[in-house]
Amino acid sequence: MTTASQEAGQDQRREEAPLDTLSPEERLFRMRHSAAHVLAEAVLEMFPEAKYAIGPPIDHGFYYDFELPRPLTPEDLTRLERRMRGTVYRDVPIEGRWIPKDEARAIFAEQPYKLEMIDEIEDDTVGHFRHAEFDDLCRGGHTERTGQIGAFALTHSAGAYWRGDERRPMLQRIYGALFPTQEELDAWLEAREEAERRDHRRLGRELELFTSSDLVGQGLPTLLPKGATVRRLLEDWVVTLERRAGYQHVYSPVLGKVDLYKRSGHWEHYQEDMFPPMQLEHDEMVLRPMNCPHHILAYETQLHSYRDLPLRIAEFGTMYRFERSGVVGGLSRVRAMSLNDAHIFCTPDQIKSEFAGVMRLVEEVYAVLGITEYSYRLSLRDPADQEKYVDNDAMWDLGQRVLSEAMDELGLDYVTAEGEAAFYGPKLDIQIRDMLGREETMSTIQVDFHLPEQFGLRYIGEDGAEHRPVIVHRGVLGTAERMMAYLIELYAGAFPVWLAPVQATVIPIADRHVDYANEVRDALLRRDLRVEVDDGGDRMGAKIRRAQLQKVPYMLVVGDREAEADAVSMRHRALGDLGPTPLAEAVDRIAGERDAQSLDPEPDGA
Ligand code: TSB
Ligand code: ZN
Repeated sequence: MTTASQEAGQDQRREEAPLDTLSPEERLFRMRHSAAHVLAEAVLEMFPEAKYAIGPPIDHGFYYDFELPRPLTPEDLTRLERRMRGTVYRDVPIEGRWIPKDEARAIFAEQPYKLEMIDEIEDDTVGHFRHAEFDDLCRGGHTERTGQIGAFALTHSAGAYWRGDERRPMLQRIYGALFPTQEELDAWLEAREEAERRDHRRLGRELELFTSSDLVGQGLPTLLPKGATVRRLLEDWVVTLERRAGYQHVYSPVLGKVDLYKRSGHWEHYQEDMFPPMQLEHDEMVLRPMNCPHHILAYETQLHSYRDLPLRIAEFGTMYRFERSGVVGGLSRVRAMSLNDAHIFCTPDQIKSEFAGVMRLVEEVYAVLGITEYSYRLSLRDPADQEKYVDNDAMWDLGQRVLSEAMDELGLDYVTAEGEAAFYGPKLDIQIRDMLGREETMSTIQVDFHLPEQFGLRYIGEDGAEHRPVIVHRGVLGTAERMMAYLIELYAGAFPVWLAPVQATVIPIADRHVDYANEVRDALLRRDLRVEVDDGGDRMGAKIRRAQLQKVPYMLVVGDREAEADAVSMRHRALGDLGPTPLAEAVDRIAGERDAQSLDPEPDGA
């Protein structure tokens, strides 16, 4: 058998463009890719029986997956890093060539994952890369020598299924960060540390905001009293804004008959994301993955005229989605979620003004919450995917045009993304980035011509004839869960006064000050403030530290002098000591900050 490369000539070497002719991005890609090889070499030296799988460059570095005789420890990573530095120091060439599959099978005879990949490659030849004594199967894209891979650090290891398939073996994935210079690497590592400090899962535990239990199941967190307080405040606030903006609120059940979702099209296009149905007497019931069908039924209770429109039906609706176990975590991606949802039933002429109205609401909400970094994404269908998206070209074109025109009229820039639409129509998504720079959708505005059709919705127009309304689906806060995850990280747990689960802690210096401390508490309670008295046996310093760790905005220390003067000694978690303050003034200050929904002077006032 002759291979393509043999036909091409004797030279089977894989030529790669010289490093210095590449763009900085391409060069960095090659550095990261080469570092993965250097890592695999180090792992095989340390564990000669290791089986190695794949090792691609990623966003901030690289990883490599291995089957190893035992779980890795942090010390292992340090040792591996040292071995890698040795290879970098020796600065050996990295050489690639095309080889026939049989030759590759001989080289990787002991490596089942490589053999599996060789079998799957369609060409007759495969790429073989080698440096020092280390062989890898690879498409190429490397630095010329191991001395050129830049500044790196192994950050952690984690389990990862071979091919991401839970039925295949669980491998150990070693992650590395890699940048051209040590300064860039240090900056990235520092940012990562800060992100870990703000991680909402960790703060959620430390600040007693929510809990998760294996017994309940993945993606089903419970908000504890403090987290529940934050959610209720967000909810009450937004409902008030919505009421002012002409929304009407309903409550509807979290499940319905499968027939309802067959009618809406969820069953056909969204079933994979739904919990499986349950049999109930003669009916098949299913947990709702979206609130729309119920709101449509609310619309349908009357025959509407154009004068009723736009009709805005809102609900903080709880819904359930079968998110895969690999992606759920904390509060940001869950299986039970409550969406600040609304469905606006309107005439085609009203879509743009409704869109603008929702956008105003989103901007107001974000401004109050201090969310300043977000971008707009026009999410379109993937036209090739007929299963996931309703098949109706004209409808998609129209929806997309309305949304892009609406954005243009508001003078807002956006990117477009194919394959991100809802099954029933395009969306304008508002994208935020979490502390690790990962992008997520928070708010969304969607134009839907499909569900009105499915349910045969109508209104009587000015002309006396029946017309089809349009539905604008929208979420302003997004889900309470995802928004809370984001806010916990944004504020590093230090919620602004109006959202803080506890707004002030009163700290009596000695037992004899507890009575006065209770008076102070009552004064705050009368102004509807959330206050606690720390009357435990600890010394004052320890009490202040505890309140500080709990990120309580105000600490009111009371002793003899304060009790005598009807005053408190006021401390702010970020500003520190504010000195002696008359009680009435202290109450006014805290209540005033609450009413103004002020953000902290130091947003990360940890
Ligand atoms: C806006 N029917 C529409 C609604 O009327 C709808 O459900 N749209 S959605 O599918 O895009 O979901 C709305 C929002 O829920 C998303 O923008 C996102 O912020 C949030 N969300 C989606 N999935 C999850 C999840 N698994 N965990 C937490 N929040 C989620
Ligand atoms: Zn909807």
